[in-house]
Amino acid sequence: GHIGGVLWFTGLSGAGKSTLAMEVENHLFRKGYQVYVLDGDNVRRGLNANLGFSPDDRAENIRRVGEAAALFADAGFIVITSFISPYRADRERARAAGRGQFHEIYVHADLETCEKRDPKGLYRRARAGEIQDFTGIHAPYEHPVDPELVVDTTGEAVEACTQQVLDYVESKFSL
Ligand code: GGZ
Repeated sequence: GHIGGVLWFTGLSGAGKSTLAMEVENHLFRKGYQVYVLDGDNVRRGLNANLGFSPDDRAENIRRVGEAAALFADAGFIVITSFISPYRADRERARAAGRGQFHEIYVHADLETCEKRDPKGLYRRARAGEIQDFTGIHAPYEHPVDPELVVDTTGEAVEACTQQVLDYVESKFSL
């Protein structure tokens, strides 16, 4: 078998993290990798149901996800985590938890693009003052300084972005 690892996706809401995570999961699964996605849908509903979006709660969200991802990686899985994870210090803690099995992937699109996509109408609601502390509007996003991979989704098709991640995975993990 192969050695597990954490593909840590970080980026703004609407940058394409979830879409990319699902596509990459699908492709890797079909190639025979053991792969699992951790995202807001399966983590913030359960394990982290008690956490909101204050800086402290985001830090705790990311801390738990970092530890859980490291456990899956130890079990031989490729774990894809899909969280905004806006604070550098929180991501560095997740990297430390991953002990050499951590790959930071910056899923990048500029704010203007994310806001235009607005798949869930959250940016509009944040602008209208209906959501507080929304990342990119009134809460910060600290971009990665030295990520293992940057995928710019701004003018790129989903397939091309997916392929960039798959190429990276194949260069780092072998079955
Ligand atoms: C940012 C928020 C907020 C606030 C709700 N700020 O596009 P989405 O909907 O599906 O992804 C966003 C998700 C962010 O949760 P994370 O766990 O990834 O955040 S963090 O890593 O910072 O802990 C968005 C929705 O939750 N959402 N309120 N105020 N995103």
